[in-house]
Amino acid sequence: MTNKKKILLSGIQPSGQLCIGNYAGALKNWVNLQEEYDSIFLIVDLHALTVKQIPSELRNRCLSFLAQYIACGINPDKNTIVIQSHVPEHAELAWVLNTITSFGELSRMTQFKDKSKKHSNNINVGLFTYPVLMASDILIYQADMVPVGADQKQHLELARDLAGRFNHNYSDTFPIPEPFIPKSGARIMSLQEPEKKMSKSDENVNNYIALLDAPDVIIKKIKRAVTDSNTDIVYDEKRPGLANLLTLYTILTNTTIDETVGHFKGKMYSQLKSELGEVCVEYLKPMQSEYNRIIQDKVYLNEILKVGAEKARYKARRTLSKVYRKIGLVPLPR
Ligand code: ATP
Ligand code: LTN
Repeated sequence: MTNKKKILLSGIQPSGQLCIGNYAGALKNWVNLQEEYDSIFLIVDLHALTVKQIPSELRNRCLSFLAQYIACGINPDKNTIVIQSHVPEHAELAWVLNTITSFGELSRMTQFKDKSKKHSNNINVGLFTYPVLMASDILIYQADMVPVGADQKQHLELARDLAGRFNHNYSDTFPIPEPFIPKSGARIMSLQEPEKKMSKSDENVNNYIALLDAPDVIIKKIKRAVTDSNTDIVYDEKRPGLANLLTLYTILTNTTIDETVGHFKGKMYSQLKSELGEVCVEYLKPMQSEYNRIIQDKVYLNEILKVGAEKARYKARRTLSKVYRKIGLVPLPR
């Protein structure tokens, strides 16, 4: 009997600086789930092009993100790590999926609306069709499971709808992918504006803690985090700044909200901030030193990219050929 593992896929855009939000919502869960699944982790550079990038920075960031994935605990020997543009099949399948996606369903995407507001001078068509490329990333590898933060739920719904629609129009081709959204940490909030989510390309660096921030920077950012004018420490969603700091503390200490609230009962906000700062610095320290070691070794990193692209292309090509055949494209005569 074959005991084939299910397929897990996820990705992060190489924009800005990987932050503790990306870690809590995505990376941490990738690390925890990697053994159980046949996993593919993407650096989605084509997605990052939907907002303006500086070419040399984008290039360096892809390698830096790769090293950070590994430093966080992704095992490159057991999983596939790949840069999206190294597998042209993603863009090819996205084209086919574009033809079964309606203008209306993309218009409803909240990320498109948010990013259009934020980048009102660059509302490009790529930003609009972004969720179709994401669906392609998932479906091209026949993924069963997709660990993401809460902000990606709507995009995942689209991927599920498109898989179902294609299967219905032609015949069974894609599994319907399941989202994995963690119970705690699915939506880490901005430190200065806790009513919006933490984002790694926020123009205000005080809004996020980068995984590679120096200890004094981490401590300072947490100290300055916006809370409220109350004094008691309780978990209340209506006090988003405080709730966010408590959530971060539970994630970094691997405890529950109740335990964290119990621990800080009767203490002051300043105490919470200083303990959280220390905990965060200690948590990130081993990852940072691992990163500093790996990033030096370009030969090692390039080898991972070569192997990753080869494994991924093989799988992607198989799906794409099947899709092309089903929709009636003529295979190149041999
Ligand atoms: P950008 O600011 O560059 O648009 P981002 O920080 O929103 O980026 P993405 O590359 O869009 O990050 O997302 C990578 C992963 O991190 C996704 O799974 C996403 O859901 C998750 N994620 C992003 N922000 C948060 C957050 N604040 N809390 C939890 N998870 C998050
Ligand atoms: N849209 C995602 C990044 C992303 C992704 C994916 C996540 C692109 N392709 C495939 C999971 C699976 C975001 O976080 N903005």
